[in-house]
Amino acid sequence: MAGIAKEIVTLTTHTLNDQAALGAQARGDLTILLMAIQTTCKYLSTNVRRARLLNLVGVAGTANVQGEDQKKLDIISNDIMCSSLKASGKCAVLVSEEIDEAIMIDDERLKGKYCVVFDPLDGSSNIDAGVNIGTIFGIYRVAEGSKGAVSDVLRPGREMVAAGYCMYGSSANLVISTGNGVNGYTLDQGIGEFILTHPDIKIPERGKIYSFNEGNTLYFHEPVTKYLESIKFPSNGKPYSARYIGSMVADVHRTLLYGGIFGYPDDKKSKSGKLRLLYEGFPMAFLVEQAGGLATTGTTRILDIEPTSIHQRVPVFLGSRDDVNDLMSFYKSE
Ligand code: AHM
Ligand code: MG
Repeated sequence: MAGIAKEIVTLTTHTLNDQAALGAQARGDLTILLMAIQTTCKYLSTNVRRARLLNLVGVAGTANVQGEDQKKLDIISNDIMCSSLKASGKCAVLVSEEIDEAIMIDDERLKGKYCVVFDPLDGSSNIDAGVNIGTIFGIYRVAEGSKGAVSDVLRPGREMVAAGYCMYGSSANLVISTGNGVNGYTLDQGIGEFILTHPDIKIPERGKIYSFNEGNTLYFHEPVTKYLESIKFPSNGKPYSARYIGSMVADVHRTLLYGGIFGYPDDKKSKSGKLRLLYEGFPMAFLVEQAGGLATTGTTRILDIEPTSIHQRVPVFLGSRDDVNDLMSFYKSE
């Protein structure tokens, strides 16, 4: 029939098939966890779309006419994510950008062997303007012999078993890697299913777009300013285009699909940059590397960093292999 995709694959079937391919050794725990995450993303997508109508935008700390506290969208998103992950029965430790301490799941009935680090609603400065925002997550398995401790998430990003994000924009796009390439799914609102629309995403080896907050140029270190000069005044006369949304999920999503480089460097004001290592840097670095790109602090592979605290920050440059290599060459020649 014209107009209908030959194969309609949902996230649910794709994940179950991946699990089946592993044979009897796979108990399906990660599959159940990913199903809990996709349900959360559906909830969040619905809330983001209706936020203005439901008066969820920018109102935390106030009470509605019934005297009930009204919660901001990012707080509601955190509550939904935490509840859903706990209810999955597959988690031991949760780390959220919204909560200072790691959450330990102590109830034996709900305790599992995975740890999820997440930013429930990233790009908060864009929420009130209705610009794209998203959820970012990374998943570790508890270390051998551990019953769940903060040390289970203070491990290099390369030890994650899965990572992903969901972008809430003109459509909801869930992009996931379980360490075997990257797949993108688009939410069909009508049937409430994420459909595989971007199988095996590969980032172009070189792009034509750079994505930095150049308002911080005054504070940038020399390798960054020199690199930006090189792509704005190139010897071949073909300068790069600038695109910066200010929502990491949206900026990384575009970078994965179109190529180029996204950067949030450390600078003279922010000694470690702005983005958080555990639930922003690691998951995005994991996805970008799985798609064939690179992710670095300028001098160090992001996925090799050993975290020392759950909310620590990290300088980030990620994207097309050739573009990130060009950037790194300015650090090497320092
Ligand atoms: P948030 O977690 O408070 O939303 O901050 C993270 C966001 C990223 O999505 C984005 O890349 C960056 O902050 C934008 O920062 P800036 O407004 O300084 O350009
Ligand atoms: Mg964030």
